[in-house]
Amino acid sequence: MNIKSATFVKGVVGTDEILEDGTPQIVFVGRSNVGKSSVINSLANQKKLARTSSFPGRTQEINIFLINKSVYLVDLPGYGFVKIPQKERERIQKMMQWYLFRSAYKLKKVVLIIDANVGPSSADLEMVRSLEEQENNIVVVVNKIDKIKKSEHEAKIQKIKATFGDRKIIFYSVEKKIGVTELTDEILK
Ligand SMILES: Nc1nc2c(ncn2[C@@H]2O[C@H](COP(=O)(O)OP(=O)(O)OP(=O)(O)O)[C@@H](O)[C@H]2O)c(=O)[nH]1
Ligand SMILES: [Mg+2]
Repeated sequence: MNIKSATFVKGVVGTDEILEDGTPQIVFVGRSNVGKSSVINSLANQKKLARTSSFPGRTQEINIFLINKSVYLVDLPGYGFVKIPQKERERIQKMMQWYLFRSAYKLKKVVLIIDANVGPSSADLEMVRSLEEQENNIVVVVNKIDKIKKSEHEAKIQKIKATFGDRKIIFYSVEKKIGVTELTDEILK
Protein backbone atom coordinates (compact mmCIF):
# COMPACT_ATOMS: atom_id res chain seq x y z
CA MET A 1 0.00 0.00 0.00
CA ASN A 2 1.13 3.56 -0.67
CA ILE A 3 0.68 6.90 1.02
CA LYS A 4 -1.42 8.72 -1.55
CA SER A 5 -2.32 11.81 0.41
CA ALA A 6 -0.88 13.59 3.43
CA THR A 7 -2.10 16.81 5.00
CA PHE A 8 -1.33 18.77 8.12
CA VAL A 9 -4.34 18.68 10.42
CA LYS A 10 -3.25 20.71 13.42
CA GLY A 11 -0.73 21.27 16.15
CA VAL A 12 -2.01 20.75 19.66
CA VAL A 13 -0.37 21.69 22.93
CA GLY A 14 -2.43 19.59 25.31
CA THR A 15 -5.79 17.91 25.56
CA ASP A 16 -7.74 18.10 22.35
CA GLU A 17 -10.74 16.16 21.09
CA ILE A 18 -8.95 15.40 17.84
CA LEU A 19 -6.70 13.02 19.76
CA GLU A 20 -9.70 10.99 20.77
CA ASP A 21 -11.77 10.99 17.59
CA GLY A 22 -11.16 7.28 16.96
CA THR A 23 -8.76 7.70 14.04
CA PRO A 24 -5.80 5.30 14.35
CA GLN A 25 -2.61 7.07 15.37
CA ILE A 26 0.96 6.25 14.54
CA VAL A 27 3.22 8.13 16.88
CA PHE A 28 6.82 9.13 16.21
CA VAL A 29 8.99 9.39 19.31
CA GLY A 30 12.71 9.77 19.95
CA ARG A 31 15.43 12.11 21.07
CA SER A 32 15.68 15.61 19.66
CA ASN A 33 17.24 15.83 16.26
CA VAL A 34 17.09 12.13 15.35
CA GLY A 35 14.90 13.01 12.38
CA LYS A 36 11.31 12.32 13.45
CA SER A 37 9.85 15.16 11.38
CA SER A 38 12.15 14.32 8.46
CA VAL A 39 11.02 10.68 8.47
CA ILE A 40 7.38 11.80 8.32
CA ASN A 41 8.20 13.99 5.33
CA SER A 42 9.98 11.14 3.60
CA LEU A 43 7.00 8.83 4.10
CA ALA A 44 4.66 11.45 2.66
CA ASN A 45 7.16 12.24 -0.09
CA GLN A 46 6.96 15.93 0.75
CA LYS A 47 9.77 18.23 1.82
CA LYS A 48 7.94 20.64 4.06
CA LEU A 49 4.94 18.83 5.49
CA ALA A 50 6.53 18.68 8.95
CA ARG A 51 9.00 21.39 9.91
CA THR A 52 12.55 20.16 10.41
CA SER A 53 15.71 21.84 11.59
CA SER A 54 19.33 21.14 12.45
CA PHE A 55 18.52 22.88 15.75
CA PRO A 56 17.38 20.29 18.33
CA GLY A 57 14.00 21.19 19.79
CA ARG A 58 12.36 22.19 16.52
CA THR A 59 9.05 20.44 17.16
CA GLN A 60 7.34 21.81 20.26
CA GLU A 61 3.75 20.74 19.73
CA ILE A 62 1.94 17.50 18.99
CA ASN A 63 1.68 17.88 15.23
CA ILE A 64 -0.93 15.76 13.54
CA PHE A 65 -0.93 14.73 9.89
CA LEU A 66 -3.65 12.76 8.14
CA ILE A 67 -2.52 10.19 5.59
CA ASN A 68 -4.75 8.42 3.07
CA LYS A 69 -7.69 10.14 4.77
CA SER A 70 -7.63 7.39 7.38
CA VAL A 71 -4.61 7.38 9.71
CA TYR A 72 -2.93 10.08 11.78
CA LEU A 73 0.83 10.39 11.85
CA VAL A 74 1.70 12.14 15.09
CA ASP A 75 4.98 14.08 15.27
CA LEU A 76 6.09 14.66 18.84
CA PRO A 77 8.75 16.93 20.29
CA GLY A 78 11.99 15.10 20.98
CA TYR A 79 13.38 14.29 24.40
CA GLY A 80 16.99 14.74 25.42
CA PHE A 81 19.22 17.66 24.63
CA VAL A 82 16.60 20.30 23.95
CA LYS A 83 18.15 23.75 23.84
CA ILE A 84 15.06 25.58 24.96
CA PRO A 85 14.23 27.35 28.21
CA GLN A 86 13.60 25.15 31.25
CA LYS A 87 9.98 26.27 31.63
CA GLU A 88 9.13 25.38 28.04
CA ARG A 89 10.88 22.07 28.46
CA GLU A 90 8.78 21.23 31.50
CA ARG A 91 5.60 22.13 29.63
CA ILE A 92 6.57 19.87 26.74
CA GLN A 93 7.53 17.02 29.03
CA LYS A 94 4.20 17.19 30.83
CA MET A 95 2.31 17.24 27.55
CA MET A 96 4.22 14.20 26.25
CA GLN A 97 3.63 12.24 29.44
CA TRP A 98 -0.04 13.01 29.23
CA TYR A 99 -0.30 12.15 25.57
CA LEU A 100 1.71 8.92 25.68
CA PHE A 101 0.71 7.52 29.03
CA ARG A 102 -2.45 9.06 30.41
CA SER A 103 -4.83 10.02 27.62
CA ALA A 104 -7.83 7.79 27.22
CA TYR A 105 -7.55 6.21 23.80
CA LYS A 106 -5.27 3.35 22.82
CA LEU A 107 -2.28 4.09 20.64
CA LYS A 108 -2.04 2.04 17.51
CA LYS A 109 1.64 1.91 16.83
CA VAL A 110 4.72 3.73 18.01
CA VAL A 111 7.70 4.39 15.77
CA LEU A 112 10.76 4.92 17.96
CA ILE A 113 13.48 6.68 16.02
CA ILE A 114 17.14 6.56 16.98
CA ASP A 115 20.23 8.04 15.35
CA ALA A 116 22.32 5.24 13.82
CA ASN A 117 25.56 6.93 14.75
CA VAL A 118 24.65 7.75 18.33
CA GLY A 119 22.86 4.47 19.02
CA PRO A 120 20.18 3.88 21.67
CA SER A 121 20.30 6.11 24.77
CA SER A 122 19.08 5.27 28.25
CA ALA A 123 16.12 7.59 27.61
CA ASP A 124 15.20 5.47 24.57
CA LEU A 125 15.31 2.27 26.59
CA GLU A 126 13.19 3.86 29.32
CA MET A 127 10.70 4.92 26.65
CA VAL A 128 10.53 1.38 25.25
CA ARG A 129 9.91 -0.03 28.72
CA SER A 130 7.14 2.45 29.51
CA LEU A 131 5.43 2.00 26.15
CA GLU A 132 5.54 -1.77 26.31
CA GLU A 133 4.08 -1.74 29.80
CA GLN A 134 1.01 -0.33 28.08
CA GLU A 135 1.23 -2.94 25.35
CA ASN A 136 2.07 -0.54 22.59
CA ASN A 137 3.47 -2.05 19.44
CA ILE A 138 6.93 -0.57 18.76
CA VAL A 139 8.82 -0.33 15.50
CA VAL A 140 12.41 0.86 15.84
CA VAL A 141 13.68 3.08 13.02
CA VAL A 142 17.44 3.51 12.91
CA ASN A 143 17.74 6.75 10.97
CA LYS A 144 20.73 8.49 9.37
CA ILE A 145 22.48 5.25 8.40
CA ASP A 146 24.07 7.30 5.62
CA LYS A 147 26.19 8.90 8.34
CA ILE A 148 27.81 5.73 9.72
CA LYS A 149 31.43 5.26 8.69
CA LYS A 150 31.98 2.10 6.68
CA SER A 151 34.53 0.82 9.17
CA GLU A 152 32.05 1.15 12.05
CA HIS A 153 28.98 -0.05 10.19
CA GLU A 154 28.93 -3.70 11.24
CA ALA A 155 29.73 -3.09 14.92
CA LYS A 156 27.10 -0.36 15.31
CA ILE A 157 24.41 -2.39 13.60
CA GLN A 158 25.15 -5.48 15.67
CA LYS A 159 24.95 -3.44 18.87
CA ILE A 160 21.59 -1.96 17.91
CA LYS A 161 20.23 -5.41 16.99
CA ALA A 162 21.41 -6.82 20.31
CA THR A 163 19.76 -3.94 22.21
CA PHE A 164 16.33 -4.24 20.61
CA GLY A 165 16.23 -8.04 20.38
CA ASP A 166 13.30 -9.39 18.40
CA ARG A 167 11.48 -6.08 18.01
CA LYS A 168 10.98 -4.92 14.43
CA ILE A 169 14.00 -2.81 13.35
CA ILE A 170 14.14 -0.80 10.13
CA PHE A 171 17.44 0.73 9.00
CA TYR A 172 16.63 4.07 7.45
CA SER A 173 18.00 7.13 5.72
CA VAL A 174 15.89 10.13 4.85
CA GLU A 175 18.87 11.46 2.94
CA LYS A 176 19.35 8.35 0.79
CA LYS A 177 15.69 7.22 0.81
CA ILE A 178 16.51 3.89 2.43
CA GLY A 179 13.79 1.97 4.26
CA VAL A 180 10.87 4.14 3.11
CA THR A 181 8.87 1.31 1.52
CA GLU A 182 9.52 -1.00 4.45
CA LEU A 183 8.34 1.58 7.00
CA THR A 184 5.32 2.52 4.88
CA ASP A 185 4.26 -1.15 4.75
CA GLU A 186 4.81 -1.51 8.48
CA ILE A 187 2.67 1.46 9.46
CA LEU A 188 -0.15 0.82 7.00
CA LYS A 189 -0.54 -2.89 7.61
N1 LIG B 1 22.39 12.81 7.07
C1 LIG B 1 21.11 12.72 7.44
N2 LIG B 1 20.51 13.77 8.06
C2 LIG B 1 19.22 13.63 8.44
C3 LIG B 1 18.47 12.44 8.17
N3 LIG B 1 17.23 12.60 8.68
C4 LIG B 1 17.19 13.85 9.22
N4 LIG B 1 18.37 14.49 9.08
C5 LIG B 1 18.72 15.84 9.57
O1 LIG B 1 18.66 15.85 10.99
C6 LIG B 1 18.22 17.12 11.47
C7 LIG B 1 17.04 16.98 12.42
O2 LIG B 1 15.90 16.54 11.73
P1 LIG B 1 14.43 16.75 12.30
O3 LIG B 1 13.54 15.93 11.41
O4 LIG B 1 14.10 18.17 12.50
O5 LIG B 1 14.58 16.02 13.72
P2 LIG B 1 13.47 15.82 14.85
O6 LIG B 1 13.72 14.47 15.46
O7 LIG B 1 12.11 16.07 14.33
O8 LIG B 1 13.91 16.94 15.92
P3 LIG B 1 13.02 17.68 17.07
O9 LIG B 1 11.76 18.18 16.45
O10 LIG B 1 13.92 18.75 17.53
O11 LIG B 1 12.79 16.65 18.12
C8 LIG B 1 17.89 17.95 10.22
O12 LIG B 1 19.01 18.78 9.95
C9 LIG B 1 17.72 16.90 9.14
O13 LIG B 1 18.02 17.37 7.84
C10 LIG B 1 19.14 11.35 7.48
O14 LIG B 1 18.60 10.27 7.23
N5 LIG B 1 20.45 11.56 7.16
MG1 LIG C 1 10.69 17.42 14.88
